[in-house]
Amino acid sequence: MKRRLFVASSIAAALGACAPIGTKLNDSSFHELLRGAESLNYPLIGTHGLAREYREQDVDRDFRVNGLPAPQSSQYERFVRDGFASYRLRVDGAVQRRMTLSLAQLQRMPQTTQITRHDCVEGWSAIGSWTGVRLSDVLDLAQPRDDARFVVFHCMDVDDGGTQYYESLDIRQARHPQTLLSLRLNDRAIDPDHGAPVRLRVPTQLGYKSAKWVARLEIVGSFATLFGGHGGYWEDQGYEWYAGI
Ligand SMILES: Nc1nc2c(c(=O)[nH]1)N[C@H]1C(S)=C(S)[C@@H](COP(=O)(O)O)O[C@H]1N2
Ligand SMILES: [Mo]
Repeated sequence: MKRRLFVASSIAAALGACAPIGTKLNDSSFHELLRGAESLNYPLIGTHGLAREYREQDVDRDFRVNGLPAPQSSQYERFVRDGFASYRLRVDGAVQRRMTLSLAQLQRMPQTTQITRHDCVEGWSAIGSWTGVRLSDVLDLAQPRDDARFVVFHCMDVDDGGTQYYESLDIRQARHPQTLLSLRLNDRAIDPDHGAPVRLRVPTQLGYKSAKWVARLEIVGSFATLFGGHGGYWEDQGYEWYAGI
């Protein structure tokens, strides 16, 4: 399904981050369709195709920084100081094997690189070269149970009101071959501003789905009881959950 984005740039400027997508939210027929699909475990909608991959010379060397500032916590400062040696990615919830993975363990898993375009709803895009671990490989290790339907990404940053950033994907999006837990951007370890040490990269969805500073993957049957109940920080403020491009 191809949709157009209508960006209220004045609201974007006022918020300093992503603006609500006014026109899209008024498209009630689309939302009806999404809701219908939701109850059927999304058999109708899904990014089965691959996002376009670009060439090395297309890469934007100065990849823009956007969204909330890097985590201000003393724990994150410690992570930056020790080169993320004490960082652990927690994987838990509806899985057979809960686990914690160090950055070194993630680096030892098979790595893939993609040169893809990041599209922010504010109306800018940037092409980056991302390297990391396929999320499906991590899911294979954790072995989601039969009741698992979504992966929730808990992030380390909080907004001015103390609300934590988070995102979610259904298992199919999570297992998409281009969905990465990226460790590197443009041939270097991801820097703190772009989400170090682990940043979700979902080139088939809008930019806000690509969660930075991921600390925990929680596998769930439903995200209705988490945070605002809509499956993501921006979704809780009215943005669309699926956000396919
Ligand atoms: N944890 C976290 N992830 C986030 C955000 C954020 O504020 N916090 N902003 C999102 C939005 S709206 C965009 S456009 C991109 C920006 O990523 P960049 O700073 O690498 O360009 O991160 C996304 N992931
Ligand atoms: Mo964004």
